[in-house]
Amino acid sequence: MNDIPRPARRPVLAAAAAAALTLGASMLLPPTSAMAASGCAVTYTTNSWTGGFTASVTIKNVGDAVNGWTLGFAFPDAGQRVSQGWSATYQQSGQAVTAQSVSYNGSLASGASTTIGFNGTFTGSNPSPTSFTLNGTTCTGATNPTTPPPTTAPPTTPPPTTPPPTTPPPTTPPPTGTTPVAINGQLRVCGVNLCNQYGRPIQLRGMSTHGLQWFAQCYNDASLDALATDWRADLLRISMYVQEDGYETNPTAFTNRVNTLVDEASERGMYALIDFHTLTPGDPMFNLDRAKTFFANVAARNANKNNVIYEITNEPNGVSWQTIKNYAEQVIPVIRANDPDGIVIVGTRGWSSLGVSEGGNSTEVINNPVNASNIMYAFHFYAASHKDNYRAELERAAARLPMFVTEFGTVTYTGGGAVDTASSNAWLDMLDRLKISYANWTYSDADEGSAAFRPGTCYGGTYTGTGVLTESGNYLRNRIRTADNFPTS
Ligand code: IDC
Repeated sequence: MNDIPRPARRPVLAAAAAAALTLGASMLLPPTSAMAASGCAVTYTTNSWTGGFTASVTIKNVGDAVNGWTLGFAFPDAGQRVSQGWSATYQQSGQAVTAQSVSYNGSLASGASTTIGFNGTFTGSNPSPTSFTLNGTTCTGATNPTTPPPTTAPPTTPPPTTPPPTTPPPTTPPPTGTTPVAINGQLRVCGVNLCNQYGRPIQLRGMSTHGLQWFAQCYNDASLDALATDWRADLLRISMYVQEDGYETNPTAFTNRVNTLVDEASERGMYALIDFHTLTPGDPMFNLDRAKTFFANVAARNANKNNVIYEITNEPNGVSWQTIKNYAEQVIPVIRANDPDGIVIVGTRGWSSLGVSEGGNSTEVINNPVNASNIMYAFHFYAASHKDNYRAELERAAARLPMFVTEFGTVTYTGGGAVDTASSNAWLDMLDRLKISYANWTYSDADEGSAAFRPGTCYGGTYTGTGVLTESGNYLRNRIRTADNFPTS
């Protein structure tokens, strides 16, 4: 992977959205291609603190398809203001607010939903708006056709006049007993370590999914049972590509899939690492709006859990550390507003190599860390490609920065080739010694050397034992299933 000079990738969209947020500016764009909406339902939820709040607004089109939309509502209190929004272009005049669709969420098929959000401030109270319009049509939650009325009785569901509860949906009870989550509980960063509920350093060892858009068939009850009980893994990394037919093609479906896998990990007492798998383009700012939308949702949804870790950008490349830091300092507040105690992991320059793959090193991070607490930094390696100089840099950095190997392979950086056992041993022995947590690429049956299962395994029903494993899978299962010895006091 070479360092390819890149043009500035910051999309025009983000700049336009930022400019429009200069409240009072009279630059409302006409929703030219918007058609009348014939029915809509809006769910508005907030998390607030003294003087500030985050709002998450889900718009469901229950009428005909629309191409371009403007949501309208009024704040009940004169002191409420939108300060920073995402996934829409916001305007506020007095108490009236409009949110206009952006390029990737303007088309809403009949029955489709999209979620937008914003941070706001208030001076008095912070009541939720109770009435919304979509392209001028009042959202009653029911179809409101312009064509002949239905002959059946109108739906009896009342319009959403009261704000929905601000607490996330009920979650599975925390596991008791001997699972990694039962023993360690809510984790937090202490010094350069990952510490458990007793404030003691621990190491988590686990596996990463492959791209959910390609290998959904590999993540089912049987395979996840095998990961938890046969592999005795502590951690499932949920790798959600953003491009390459991933999240950007259907944000709602991918968000739901991630949340479902978080639940599956939780039921089995494993930690869930939510990976916003940016890769190409390498500039995380390209996906800033998507990241805010996605993390507002998953953080609110999973706030009550004690086993969720957020990885906000997989492998930044071709961008400066300052850009990655700027991105992190915009996404982390969205997560914190919704889930204050979840650990956040920030990718590093040069495909999360601490800059080494682009000729740099960790000094740029040590001298200019992300301005947030309870965060860690990602380091990735592929054992057949990355050897002593990468190991030395990680060890040097780990004395100063909390590091987490959120992805690594036993093979080359292509994801293919033979297992490099000597280098893999050197790496994992070092990670064990430094108590650096890791997730291996991949818990899948992809036809490539890094995959743990033989091709075709995910179309059978068996995931336990060694008969279904590749050389890499067998190696990792042996490393991961040894006893953890987590401190309990
Ligand atoms: C690779 C997959 C491969 C897929 C490709 C698509 O193994 O099947 O076709 O992505 O982009 C990374 C990335 C990870 C890569 C992996 C191996 O985080 O997405 O997966 N790798 O190339 N960084 C270094 C290596």
